[in-house]
Amino acid sequence: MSQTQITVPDLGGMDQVEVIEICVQAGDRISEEESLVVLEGDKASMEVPAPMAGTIHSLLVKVGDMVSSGSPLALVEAVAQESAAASASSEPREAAPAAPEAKPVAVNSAPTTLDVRVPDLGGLDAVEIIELCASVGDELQGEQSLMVLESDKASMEVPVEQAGTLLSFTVQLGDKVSEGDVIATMRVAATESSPALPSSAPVKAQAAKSQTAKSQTAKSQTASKTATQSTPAATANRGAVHTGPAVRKLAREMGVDLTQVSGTGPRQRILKEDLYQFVKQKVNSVGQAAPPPLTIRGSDEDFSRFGEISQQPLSKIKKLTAKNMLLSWTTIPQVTHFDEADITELEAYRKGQMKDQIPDGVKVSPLAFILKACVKALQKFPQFNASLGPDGDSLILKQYYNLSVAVDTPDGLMVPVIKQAQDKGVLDLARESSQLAKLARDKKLPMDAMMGASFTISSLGGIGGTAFTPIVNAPQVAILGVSKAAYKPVWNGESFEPRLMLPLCVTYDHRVIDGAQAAMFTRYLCQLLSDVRHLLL
Ligand code: CAO
Repeated sequence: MSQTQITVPDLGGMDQVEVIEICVQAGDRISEEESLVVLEGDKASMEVPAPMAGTIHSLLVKVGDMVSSGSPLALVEAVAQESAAASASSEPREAAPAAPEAKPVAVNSAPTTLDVRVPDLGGLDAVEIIELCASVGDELQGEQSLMVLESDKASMEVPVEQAGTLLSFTVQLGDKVSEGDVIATMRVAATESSPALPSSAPVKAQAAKSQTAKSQTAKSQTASKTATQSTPAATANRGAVHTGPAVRKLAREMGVDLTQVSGTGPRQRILKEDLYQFVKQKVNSVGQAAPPPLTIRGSDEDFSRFGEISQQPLSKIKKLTAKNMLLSWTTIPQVTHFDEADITELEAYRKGQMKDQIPDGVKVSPLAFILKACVKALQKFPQFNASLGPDGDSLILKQYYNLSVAVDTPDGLMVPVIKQAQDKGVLDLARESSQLAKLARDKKLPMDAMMGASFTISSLGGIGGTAFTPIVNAPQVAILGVSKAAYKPVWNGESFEPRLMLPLCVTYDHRVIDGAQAAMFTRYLCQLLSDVRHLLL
């Protein structure tokens, strides 16, 4: 088995070109024309395909190496027939898309106006414009890229030779151009004549010409030729990146791995816009990235120094609650708004008239009316029945009203959910909330009974207190806290009247809900609760 050294093809006068990608590794079986490496100069990038089929014995370069024409790239073991095939194919081929030589290609059409023409394309014809890199009116520096052309063999940037103002494009994206075509006009300093545009010639990728070269040289030259002929298919096979030097440079500066970027250009070529879009998405996703695992840290102080102590392990539920509370408290800017609902009439109805209508076994506390009022308030203020979208710049409004109710159990706080509360009357809500509370306390709550809530109510009304600040149950954006109703003297315009006042506390995610909205929401809740007819409709 013979080893053949593959070298860098003729780079058309370019020297010290960087190896920016290696498409194969030692041991790989490669076919003829399969890309070995991608090289990149200032103005163009090119793939160097294998001139022969075989097995990669070793690579002689690594990413970042600078190479020139003739630099060794790899050793390939060619089996007998492969060698033969390779020798056959290593014959210099005709009509390589040869080097666009530096030639004068622009002429002055007026003392200060310059027609910019397509430079020598090395024999290529009708090459597509795939990217315009400047806009009319732009002040361009000499050497600045004007557009990118791409054939099925190579892509190349066309830079302007002189600094000046871009007056117009005479072509548009998607047009096919050939050498000498006028592509734009520029206003340049009158003193500057129309010089040659050597730099506007895309990278030279010259074909093999020598008929007498040794086999190895011939193979290199074939590589040189086929460097401009690597097919998109070969590129795709290796997951190589399809883009131009400017984007590659930008990606390097930004630290972006181009293999992660999807191209929207012709043949999935990565455009600058794709890169910007990718970076934008990454930046946005940082805000949404999963927070680092939360560590609940207590005190490591030795309290036994001060007196007798005992230690009690926390239940699973308490530990989970601690994590959820910490996550909510540390990630959501929350504010609590307070108000009072006059439930004098409601309580009179509940304890009087209604009692006769309640079926046996159903316990109707003020909570059932509060649940009903919440559905109506959430329907009127949908942003309270919502979650912040994953990108942080949209709100997911829920058309269902799944209300969770915090239940105090010996093991800790559990939060079962009354699903589709909008379809349920006060009695249904009373029945379901007490059933769920019982299941929770009996540790019989199925998992799915605790999922899918869109809003939470935490009622301490049966216990006492005048107000508290519940913590938002993320990813919900608001929670209602209910304290114990008490008679208070309320001024009716003429005198103080004893009214049963129910303290309500609404904690809300201030990223989503404004203080005024919270005040309106809570006030509306109070209005609903002050007149039981609103809730029975
Ligand atoms: N004002 C005055 N009285 C109230 C009241 C209120 N806001 N809410 C309830 N009551 C009364 C009830 O009418 C009942 O009175 P009777 O015994 O005379 O009928 C008594 O208080 C006890 O009610 P309850 O607590 O058993 O029932 P509920 O429907 O009001 O509440 C539940 C059910 C599950 C919410 C409650 O039992 C519970 O667990 N609360 C604790 C929630 C909690 O821990 N929250 C804190 C979480 S951290 O934010």
